[in-house]
Amino acid sequence: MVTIYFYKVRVSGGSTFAVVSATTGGDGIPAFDASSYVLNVNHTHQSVLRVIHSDGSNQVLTSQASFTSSDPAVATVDSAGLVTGIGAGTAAITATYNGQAYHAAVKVNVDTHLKAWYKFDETSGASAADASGNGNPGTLNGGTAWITGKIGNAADLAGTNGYIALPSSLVSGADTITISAWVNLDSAKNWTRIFDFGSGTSTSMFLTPKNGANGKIRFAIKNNNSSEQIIDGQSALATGGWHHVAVTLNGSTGTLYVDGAQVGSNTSMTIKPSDLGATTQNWIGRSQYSSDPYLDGRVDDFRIYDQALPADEIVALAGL
Ligand SMILES: [Ca+2]
Repeated sequence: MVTIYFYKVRVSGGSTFAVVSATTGGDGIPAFDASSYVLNVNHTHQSVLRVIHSDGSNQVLTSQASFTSSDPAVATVDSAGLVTGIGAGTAAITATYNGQAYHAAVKVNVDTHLKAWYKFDETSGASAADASGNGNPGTLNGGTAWITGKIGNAADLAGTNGYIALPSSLVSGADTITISAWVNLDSAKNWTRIFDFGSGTSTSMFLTPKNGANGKIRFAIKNNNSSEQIIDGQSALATGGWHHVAVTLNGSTGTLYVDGAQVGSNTSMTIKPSDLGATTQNWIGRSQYSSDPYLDGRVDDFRIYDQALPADEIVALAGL
């Protein structure tokens, strides 16, 4: 076994010092900021490789190191040491500095309640990736384009025939649910849809920014032509700026939020998303009714959880 020591030397012309290997006694050994840590999919950790010298001073070596991941399907690392969770599992992140390798173990978890997560950060193409790790990509249709969003990019729906189709059966396993999104409306026509998940007009659950009956934001769910169970907000969703919307269903209680604040609730919600069965028309921006107009505006950070998030977590999402 070879023991490598380090000691500091002055670099001419500057007050910084470099670390060089030597076989005589010296300072400490470089180490990662954390030898092991946990990340969720699509979350990041900035690696820091640092050496602490015997005089207590420390030197960050990150920019001088090169980085590799033992399993890029679990976690990737870029040239600056930024680690991103990709899929469930464990991987070793290795920094190589001055011919020596240093390791950190990262465990990547999937948020099992986050069933779909559309960040809409793409810049081209018609596919919207699912950042949840569950592999449920969306497909852009009609007049839909990528545009600057609330967080990175967003999907821009033109209000003519643009919508985003999500995979079938997306909510068929959900007894409880949260659907959360950022929306920036260019105009607000009656009965457009932020989302409408269903299998035609007899079975669906939807969120409209302005319903045609009383002009308020409304969530509604119905199954096999049952009467609709409804949560109305206080007013229509405002146009011309980013607003966060969320709806949760938890037992018989449904709650509607705008910008993190509860704007409506209904404690007699007996239809669960799972009651709708394997819905085949899961759309963002388009209604099950062909006579309803298409959404005119931008949609960002669209999330589906198979649990009802508590109010403080809705507030957190609205603060992103
Ligand atoms: Ca985005």
